[in-house]
Amino acid sequence: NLVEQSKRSAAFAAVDKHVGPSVRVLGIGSGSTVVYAAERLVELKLQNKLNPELLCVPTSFQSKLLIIEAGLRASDLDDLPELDPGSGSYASIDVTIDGADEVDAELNAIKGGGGAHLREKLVANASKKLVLIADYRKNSEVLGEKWDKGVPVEVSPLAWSTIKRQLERLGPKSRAQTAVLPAAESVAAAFEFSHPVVVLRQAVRKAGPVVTDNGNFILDVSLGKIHDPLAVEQLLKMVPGVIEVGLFCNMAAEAWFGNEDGSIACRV
Ligand code: DER
Repeated sequence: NLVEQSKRSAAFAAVDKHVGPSVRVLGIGSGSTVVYAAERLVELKLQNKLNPELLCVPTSFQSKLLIIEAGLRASDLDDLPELDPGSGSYASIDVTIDGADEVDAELNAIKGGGGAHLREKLVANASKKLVLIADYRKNSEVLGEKWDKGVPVEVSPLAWSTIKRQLERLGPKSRAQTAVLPAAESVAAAFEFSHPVVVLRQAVRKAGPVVTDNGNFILDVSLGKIHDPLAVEQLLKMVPGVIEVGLFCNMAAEAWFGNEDGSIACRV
């Protein structure tokens, strides 16, 4: 169908542009779009177009199984080749290819729809380049325009109910409930809703809440349009018990979208 075809087109184009014999360490994201990236990697491997020493860094159990099923070598952040001292960068991954739930005009992204954003952000942060791949439904001007499931926030299960109440009280009229929350006016400018709507993400094939690969819960925080994603990310991260926020600000170098008409768009 159109959506799957557009995911596949974006994934193939991004892999073809960024993954060649010079790539030694490749980050592999999570979700359904990166499955097509793995499909392309298998084809390139059969054509001997990949580095024979290629190491792939997973971002979830799903991602690790994808790497193994593709016949590629899985590695981890703490087991990568030493960086040459002159490299200047702390990033040990050459490039990471990952999906997104929504991307805005500045390439900020909402991620975590699949519950993988903690390890995805760790891998993205350790990468010299982050390349996002997505279908046309994710291509927005402003975050929150199309994605209506909220910003995924991974939280300590010990604190989820406190954090839920604390975030529900954020807004233009909110007094700083604790020392960590900034002045209300900066909050009002950052997102559309007068107050966030916060939902503990429930599992589908398991009783109770979703438990992430890291043993934590996820709160989906709906804010409406997010005019200042960086401010929202900082606001959410400051709340005690918040482990990682599914806003990737100023991290992606490129975003590839499959369009409805079958064409491909690359935004940088
Ligand atoms: O959970 C995640 O962060 C995924 O990368 C998600 O953002 C994209 O998943 P999809 O490719 O299935 O839309």
